[in-house]
Amino acid sequence: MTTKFKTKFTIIKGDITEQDSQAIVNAANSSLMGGGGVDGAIHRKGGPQILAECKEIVNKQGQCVPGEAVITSGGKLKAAYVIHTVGPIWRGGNSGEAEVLRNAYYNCLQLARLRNIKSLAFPSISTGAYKYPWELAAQIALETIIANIKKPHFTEVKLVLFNEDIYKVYVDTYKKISRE
Ligand code: AR6
Repeated sequence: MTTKFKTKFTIIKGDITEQDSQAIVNAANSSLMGGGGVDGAIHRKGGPQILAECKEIVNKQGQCVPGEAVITSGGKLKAAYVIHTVGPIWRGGNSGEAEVLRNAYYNCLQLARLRNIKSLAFPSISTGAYKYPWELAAQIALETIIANIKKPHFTEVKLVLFNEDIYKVYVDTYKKISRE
């Protein structure tokens, strides 16, 4: 049940570009100029407005450092906003990857709060082209989101996984965390 004070948290299988959350998160790269994976899908479906806003941001404040987040409109997407963050590239685990991934989730949640965005959908950041091991990424994603939605604000936060295999990893990791 969703109450005024509780955030509904869900893990679903699906395409993030189809979500009607107020904002969706993009797993971008530092250039903010688009790419493959989720990034490519968001820019394709959202249209040129998103890239135009990304260019303005880069002109004003430079590239997006891994772990940080910026916001644009959602263009033609159902979501009104896109929060672009940059996850870490997996380099074996001893290059601060965990902290950068935690920051990416945390800064998206903080930016959404700041903009009074009440519903937010995340993809699994860094687990495609950036090769972060799925179980480790799932643990960080889930722990960071769960810890940061305890304070009332959001009506709903979703994790949207693109295929059955990674969806299963997230559900199993969630069960493991819930038992601890
Ligand atoms: N909806 C939800 N999840 C998706 C979708 C979608 N439409 N498409 C892919 N995924 P990736 P990264 C999943 O590579 O690892 C880009 O080129 C995918 O299965 O999109 O953070 C950027 O420009 C995977 O589980 O992001 C960067 O250069 C997850 O989303 C780089 O890739 C993340 O995969 C970022 O790499």
